[in-house]
Amino acid sequence: MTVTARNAVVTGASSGIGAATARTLAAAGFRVFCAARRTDRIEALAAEIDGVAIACDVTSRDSVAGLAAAVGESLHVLVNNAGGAFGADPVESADPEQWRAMYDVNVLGTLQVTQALLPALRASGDGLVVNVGSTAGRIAYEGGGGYTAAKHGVQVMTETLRLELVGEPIRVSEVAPGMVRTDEFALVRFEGDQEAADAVYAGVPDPLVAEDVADAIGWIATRPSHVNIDELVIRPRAQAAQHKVHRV
Ligand code: 8X3
Repeated sequence: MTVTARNAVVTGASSGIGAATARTLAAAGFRVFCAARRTDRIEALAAEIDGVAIACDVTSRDSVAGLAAAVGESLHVLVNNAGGAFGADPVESADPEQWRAMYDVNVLGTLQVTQALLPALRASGDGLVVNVGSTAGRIAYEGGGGYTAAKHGVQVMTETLRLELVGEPIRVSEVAPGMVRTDEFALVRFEGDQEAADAVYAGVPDPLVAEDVADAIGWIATRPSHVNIDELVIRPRAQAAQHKVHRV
């Protein structure tokens, strides 16, 4: 699945699914702009994959404008991966600031980056937007209210954009992963509480890893231009549904 002279932007490229996706797309021949806030990490990644590191906070319009300026006039693939969960409190006691932060990065971050890069995606004559959603954008679970609301927002925004762009040379996809064990997702959610983070994956024989999701995104990005993968839900074999997880 090798392509030539095509470029890609991956947000949240400093770790986890974002970093793995940047590597996968680079291996497929894309020149990858690795965007994230943590410059030391994206600079190391960009050096490794012969890509470009761009410091970017997706929640800041100015910062996103800087990303668009660095990318230039033409872009083939945008992977809106920056996001995350903050907290797991019930609706009754959840901190509205955590909900606001989740909406900000997952929904408005995706919106702002997409808005800024659509002209370049259009100009390429063959653009693709891949939004990294979640199975949390398909169903509710206890303690997940703020995160599930935000990921449902990503899912609906993705569908809306696909409707609005029909007839244009831009594909719009969503990848919705279930349980993926990365270094940071659960740790960030539980504010550094390693025990709480480990409990999420306790006894699960083989959660997905970032490379599994990156592989799915790489596959979507290398389909022929007329093929739009609307949505791809991906879970570990041990997770039949959000609440149906096999643990040993
Ligand atoms: C992550 C999936 O189950 O933690 O996006 O909400 S879950």
